[in-house]
Amino acid sequence: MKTRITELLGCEYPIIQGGMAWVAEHTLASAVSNAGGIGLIAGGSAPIDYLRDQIRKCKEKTDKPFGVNIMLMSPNADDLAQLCIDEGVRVVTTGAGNPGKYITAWKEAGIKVIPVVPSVALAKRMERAGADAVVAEGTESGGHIGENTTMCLVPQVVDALEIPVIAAGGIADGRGMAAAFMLGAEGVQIGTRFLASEECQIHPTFKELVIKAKDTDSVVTGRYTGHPCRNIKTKFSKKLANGEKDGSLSPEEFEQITLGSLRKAVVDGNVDEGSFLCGAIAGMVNEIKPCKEIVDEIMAGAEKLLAR
Ligand code: TUI
Repeated sequence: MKTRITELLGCEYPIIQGGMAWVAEHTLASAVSNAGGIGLIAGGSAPIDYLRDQIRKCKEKTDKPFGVNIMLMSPNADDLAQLCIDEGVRVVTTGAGNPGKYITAWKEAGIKVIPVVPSVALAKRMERAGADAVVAEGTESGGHIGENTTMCLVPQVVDALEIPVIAAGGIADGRGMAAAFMLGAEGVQIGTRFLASEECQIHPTFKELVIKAKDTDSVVTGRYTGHPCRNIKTKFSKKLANGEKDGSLSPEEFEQITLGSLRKAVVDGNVDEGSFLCGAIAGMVNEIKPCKEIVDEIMAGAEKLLAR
């Protein structure tokens, strides 16, 4: 399945792994790239030395292209953005903000730039600023999200832009990928399905929560802080959601208790204090598999449907 995305990124399949903060490290990224997709290492709010080390380790594990995601709310985003240039990273995706100020320097360094956007307005601004493609991310996604759904957002972004569009949010199998292509996408970004991969290094408790999740087991918290995040339902995320709803938690108290909660989920598997960020499609993810099997199954399923 060759599209403008496989051509742009030099990969076999138009599948990009989500740049999940704290989750997406070199083992996962290299496995996805070796499977024919594009693996991403998440910059998150990591120290620069950590990200440099992850990029170098990834290069040792794969000679295929891989990328880095820059989370723009990170206090050291400027340094991480420069690191991508210094380390010869080939692909950069961005999230949680407008990467406009970095795009010229990245392009001059030959980096393919793919901002993740939650709206048509931001997508258009990114095209004008020189982005090579965008990821149109629906509210079904895990983590920090916008309001519009994948089904509504993707065709509107496709109609508004000339550059290729990658769909994200609620895609975990060949049916989802085929549907995204029907909406005009030329690639998909997949996060939640790769949480339940053998190579993903998250705490086993996190994987178990993903595998056990039902269709109704995701909840959005933090709308009133301006940073809504989709999580797996746990006692902790329900407490946050209730506190937000009944006013018993102020936005400041919310920010205080969630500080460090991604690490507590991913590294410690702490269900009492951790935020297990995860997409709404988790109910369909029921088995841990190697990334290669996941990618092959998605591709086979999508190709069969799209050939009909
Ligand atoms: O960025 C994501 N997903 C994320 S980032 C993250 S780490 C985090 N931790 C605590 C609070 C917030 C984030 C976990 N998950 N996806 C891409 C994405 N970007 N979704 C929404 C946006 C977005 C939102 C507003 C992009 C731009 C934007 O406004 C840009 C502007 O105009 O300033």
